[in-house]
Amino acid sequence: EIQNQTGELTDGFHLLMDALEMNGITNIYGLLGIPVTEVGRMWQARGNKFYSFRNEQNAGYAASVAGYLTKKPGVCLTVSAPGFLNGLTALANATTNCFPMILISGSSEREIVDLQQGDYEEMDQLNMARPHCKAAYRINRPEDIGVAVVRAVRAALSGRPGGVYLDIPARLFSQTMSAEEGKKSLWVPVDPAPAQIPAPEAVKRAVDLIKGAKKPLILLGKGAAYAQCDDDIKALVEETGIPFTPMSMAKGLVSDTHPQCGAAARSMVLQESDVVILIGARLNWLLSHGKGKTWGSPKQFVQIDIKADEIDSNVPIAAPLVGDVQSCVNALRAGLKGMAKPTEWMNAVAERAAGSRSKLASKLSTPTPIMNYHNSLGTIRDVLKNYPDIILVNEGANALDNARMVIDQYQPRKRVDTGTWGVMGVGMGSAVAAAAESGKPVVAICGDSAFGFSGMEFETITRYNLPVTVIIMNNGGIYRGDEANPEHQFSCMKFNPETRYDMFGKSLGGEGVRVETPEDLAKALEASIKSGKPTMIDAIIDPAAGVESGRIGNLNIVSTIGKK
Ligand code: OXT
Ligand code: ADP
Ligand code: MG
Repeated sequence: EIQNQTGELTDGFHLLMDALEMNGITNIYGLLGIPVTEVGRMWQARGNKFYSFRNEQNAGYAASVAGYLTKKPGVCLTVSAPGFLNGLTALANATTNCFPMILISGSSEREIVDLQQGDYEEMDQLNMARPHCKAAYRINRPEDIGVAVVRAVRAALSGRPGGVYLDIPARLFSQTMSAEEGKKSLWVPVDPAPAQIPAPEAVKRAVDLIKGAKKPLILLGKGAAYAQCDDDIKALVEETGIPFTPMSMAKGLVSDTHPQCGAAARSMVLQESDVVILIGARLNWLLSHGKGKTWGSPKQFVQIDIKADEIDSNVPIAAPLVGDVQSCVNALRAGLKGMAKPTEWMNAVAERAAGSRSKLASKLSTPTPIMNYHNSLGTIRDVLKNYPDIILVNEGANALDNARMVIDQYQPRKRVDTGTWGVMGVGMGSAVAAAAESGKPVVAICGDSAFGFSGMEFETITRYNLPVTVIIMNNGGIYRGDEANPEHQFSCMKFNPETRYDMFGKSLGGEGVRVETPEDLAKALEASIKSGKPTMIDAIIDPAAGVESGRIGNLNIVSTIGKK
């Protein structure tokens, strides 16, 4: 075709952008350089948004969170080898979390890479990416850009969502073809995330099991939040009268303050329930693999998941419901119509939850000489109560676990955290995407260690003037800041106590406030939300307040023969 080109021409740059735009992509998160620089410039010139980051990993986390929040693939653009590898961490994390994302990286010339002749940033990126995502494709000809983008969108969104890699050798960007032919080579996939209806026998099996239960429980995961069928899920909860408990990112899918919310009776409902209905939640480490003392009495599980081989991953599943959350939930609702509500069990759960909530309330309002996690987060909770549509980003160990416990969520998809891997460093990327995609204020609560992984992106936040408040839970270290120094060294678990996150925030063009009391923290947070200005709040937390590994200390390995 190249020889027969007549009339108006297009090239790889234009076709890639045309294809992305046609597929509804308006924001790209990335970091520019050889060979993708022009993509950024041209994307902006077309009136789209390019969020330009300081490290690709954070751009990648942003893209994955955009995917989670919008149910459209988030797009991250990087340069070759090292830029690609930085982005790959986020692509792997997206795949692990079942978030739809497309990582697009420029790459070096095939003939040199394949003979290992030492090209600029040489790396066989396609093969590196493959094990870390759902699909990986290379585009070799401009006329294939359209089909590649469609395949990437479909792979990212269909079935269990996840990450897709698109490899674009540098030369392709400037390759030309006829504009008319180019236009014809692009399309939008019909129904890229098709509904998957559960089989009637499977529905009947689940319905019978639930109807026979004395102490049923609904367990909501982030797959249920992702599915965006919030009203159907709420209706299932209310029509059946079954208590529910959310995994962290499913908090708010049905409000934490709903009378059927069993979050504050978590250990009780996991132990005492007899039939557990998992909706978009895997029985992985976060749920103790469905066994052990967390689960107490014998259970029977109903599991709703779109991925058939997720069923029986850890323990026998009595009633698998393979399909999309919305179709499965509505099939259950139809089958359970008129079901007798488990009122006695629900009342017992509500009573335990009310007891835990009031016990916690007194801890939250107890003043201490230096702020601790409870009284600082209690104050944050009180402020955020008035802004139910703010997206909360949360990372750290104690900063994560306590915030998850203390801060109620009222609306779906308003909490983004460290997810399935418990990964630190998602904070600033998530905050950028949350603000960019929602157009609403964002509050990020970060441990001081967690923040350090992506801290420089606060400059990205100020540069785009995003309404983001970052609260650093500054206890001076990983888990704690009071560990004794070994001889001639600074403890490996602590940070420089002179660190001023407020001044760091100011130096990057934002507001910066240091607070040492819950009252000042509340004032600073309220002012920041009202002003909409990027703000860094350095909240001084008692270095002795945290516990090693937070709530997952049981996973921490220690020497049985003592320290030497
Ligand atoms: O029912 P019981 O009695 O059991 O009580 C439960 C609820 O009923 C109750 N509850 C309530 N009570 C009253 N009122 C209300 N409203 C209420 N709601 C709940 O509270 C308890 C607890 O409830 P919860 O939280 O729901 O349940 P539980 O039992 O905790 O749930 C279990 C889990 C496993 C589902 C849950 O704990 C969970 O989701 N955990 C996630 C944990 C996680 O992912 N942690 C992050 C990783 S830790 C570690 O790896 C860190 N690193 C290493 C590292 C990482 N991660 N990544 C990378 C790239 N490199 C290195 C590092 C470096 S953390 C870390 C930094 C840490 O330092 P920071 O400075 O950042 O942070 P600080 O610790 O603050 O210093
Ligand atoms: P959590 O960490 O909140 O427990 P997980 O990430 O472990 O949640 O589980 C999410 C599950 O939801 C995954 O197994 C995924 O296959 C599933 N899932 C994602 N989207 C859908 C959907 N639309 N319909 C059905 N299942 C889905
Ligand atoms: Mg800390």
